[in-house]
Amino acid sequence: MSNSYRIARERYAEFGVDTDIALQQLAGIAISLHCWQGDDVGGFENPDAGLSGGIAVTGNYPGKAHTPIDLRKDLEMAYSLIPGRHRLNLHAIYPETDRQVARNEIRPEHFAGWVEWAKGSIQGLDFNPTLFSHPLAESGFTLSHQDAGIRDFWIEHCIACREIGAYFGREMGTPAVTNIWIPDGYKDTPVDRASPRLRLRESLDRIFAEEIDPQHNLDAVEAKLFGIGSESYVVGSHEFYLGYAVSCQKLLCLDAGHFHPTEVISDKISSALIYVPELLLHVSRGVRWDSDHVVTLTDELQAIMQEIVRGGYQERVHIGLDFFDASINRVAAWVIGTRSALKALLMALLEPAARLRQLEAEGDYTARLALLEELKAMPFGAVWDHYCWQQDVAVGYAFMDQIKAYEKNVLSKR
Ligand code: RNT
Ligand code: ZN
Repeated sequence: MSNSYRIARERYAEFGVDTDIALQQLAGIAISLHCWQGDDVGGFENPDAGLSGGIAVTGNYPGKAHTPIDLRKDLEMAYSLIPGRHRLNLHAIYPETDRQVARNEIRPEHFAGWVEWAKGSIQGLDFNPTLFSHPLAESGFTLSHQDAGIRDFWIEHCIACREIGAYFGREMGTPAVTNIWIPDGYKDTPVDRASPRLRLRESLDRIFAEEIDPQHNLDAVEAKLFGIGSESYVVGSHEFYLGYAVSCQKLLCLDAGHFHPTEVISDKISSALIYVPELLLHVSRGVRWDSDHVVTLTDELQAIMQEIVRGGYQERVHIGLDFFDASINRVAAWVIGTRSALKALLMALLEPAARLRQLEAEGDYTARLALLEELKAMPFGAVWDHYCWQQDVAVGYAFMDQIKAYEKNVLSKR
């Protein structure tokens, strides 16, 4: 044990905080890494098809993964630099097939390679139907499309994805969260805002008609304020999905980049959890028009993790990441974003929670403010370093040596 950790442990103990217990708790929290950071949301369905449908990736940093083997290798590298045991979040465009399989015909066997790999490497798998980058999504509408045939196609796709989620859950022994996000919306002001929403509700009802054991699969729905090409109207708005998730008791997915610039998801967690059973978070970072910058240790990231820990919601909030940056080393992006999320979690776990609550209950807001501010100067970094050392991953900035070596030996040769 380093001297700096010993000193940090004493400093936190003065506030009644046991750093060893905080680290044990942190080790029990699995974050779901999103596979799509590794290849700019490309997928393996059709190597020639580009990303389209309301989201975009910018940058052309060399070395992106082109095959499942590349992607898994990159993920292994990333996981080896992130302390703890974590999950992988797959999208439906990442199957392993010898010919192109239509989206409404994908089956568990097309993802068997992922399961085999995941069993030896990670804690669990999550899933997402892909309702973009496809000719039948080109119009900007999928589950809420006017055309019943197009809706049916996407409904079948989502049903197939729930089955794959259940397969992941059974095989991994931990439920998969299968999250539905659709790009549906209008670039310019519509005159009929209601009909697409009524159609979306009907499509979702059909997708969820079959009960699936929640031990295997949990369904989530993800709202958005606006997207590229849906600036004026998004069918699946926050109110739409909050209402849907409450009435059908589904998981609500809150993406940190999907709200007005000054609106934060940290404040939504305690309200939503009164009415929905569980939440999925897409931890992301909005920057102006983009909702998907690499996660950094911002005030809002800290606030999100504080809410989870202060509320004791660890069992009801699934933490997933959602960002894509092709302008920097993609493996490093995973590592930086996940390590930041874990740092924020650790900071939250190191709070003298009982004392802060007591000050608030007593109405001593002066002391509450003073303590919250002093906590920011506590030797958190020494506890984080100790955790990385304990979990046998690179301590501090040293992880970049491994990233650079991997870039030189592997990525630059692709
Ligand atoms: C898009 C949503 C969605 C996607 C992924 C790739 O705005 O955030 O979660 O990022 O499905
Ligand atoms: Zn998202």
